[in-house]
Amino acid sequence: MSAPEFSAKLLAKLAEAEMLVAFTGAGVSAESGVPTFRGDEGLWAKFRPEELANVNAFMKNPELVWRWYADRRKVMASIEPNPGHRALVELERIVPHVTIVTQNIDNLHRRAGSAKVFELHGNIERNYCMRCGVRYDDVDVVLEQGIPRCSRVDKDGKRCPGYVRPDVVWFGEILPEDEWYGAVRAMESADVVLSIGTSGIVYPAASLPQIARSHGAFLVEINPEPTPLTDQVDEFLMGQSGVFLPRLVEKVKQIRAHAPR
Ligand code: BJW
Repeated sequence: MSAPEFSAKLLAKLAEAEMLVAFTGAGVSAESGVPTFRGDEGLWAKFRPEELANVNAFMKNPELVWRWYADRRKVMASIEPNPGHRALVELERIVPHVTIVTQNIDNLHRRAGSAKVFELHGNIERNYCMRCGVRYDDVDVVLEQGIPRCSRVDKDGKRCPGYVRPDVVWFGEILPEDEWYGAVRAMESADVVLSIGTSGIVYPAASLPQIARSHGAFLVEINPEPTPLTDQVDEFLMGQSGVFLPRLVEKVKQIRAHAPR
């Protein structure tokens, strides 16, 4: 007889969990067709982060950085949430409180239907003026018309000279306060944390599973490859999230359905 796919301990923890946090990275969207950052096929194999994902790079060459985001926006607009995203939505029907803490900017968790999502690194669908902070979320950026500039006019009739930029968090930038503290609070009260599809090397996000652990959470990792977190988790499920998550959620659903109330 082959060994069961999930341990009895993992299933028991999930069957009893009141507060569950899914901490996600680029890997959860890989099966939708969004490239990850690291690895042979990752974005950083083709583009240098220091030339694109920091504010100095933007100020030096805003057109290059905007073109990169415009291309990625096109990709993200053409793809759909995958079975991994949808399984996390399904989990909300089974576990009383589910929170998604994501490093992804692709909006796929919300598009799948997840209700409570903290976006640590922003959202590619939004924009704001770097100088005065005015939001341009519903503006279609047409680069052929030049780099988008702020159109706010002050009471003296002066136009703000700021550039509009994507609302994402670049290296060296502080994470959005509400999203960060919301994520920390969720980690502190979680019974179970699933760390899914992240290399776990970008801080401060990578410190969140440890925060959960220090507050007693059961840690589970889903990833085709081990990461720096793997040694510290209670369970490591080696494989793709779009494969493991639907099976895991189905199993927990069955157990909860038969549990005495
Ligand atoms: C699957 C799968 C499948 C594949 N199923 N899994 C020295 C100088 C300056 C800064 C620092 C420094 N040392 C440390 C820092 C801080 C820096 C940092 O952590 N750097 C490290 C790289 C060393 N952090 C910051 O700068 C942060 N801000 C900050 O710390 O502020 C305070 C400060 C201020 C000033 C100075 C210093 C500190 C901000 C970090 C912002 C990160 N931004 C990005 C880009 C977002 C915008 C965009 O997309 O364009 O966020 S970088 C990129 O990495 C992106 C991601 O969210 C983030 C994490 O990547 P993720 O999601 O883990 O993806 P991958 O590709 O790494 O991993 C994918 C995983 O999936 C792999 O493990 C696969 O195996 C797996 N996988 N298929 C499941 N089907």
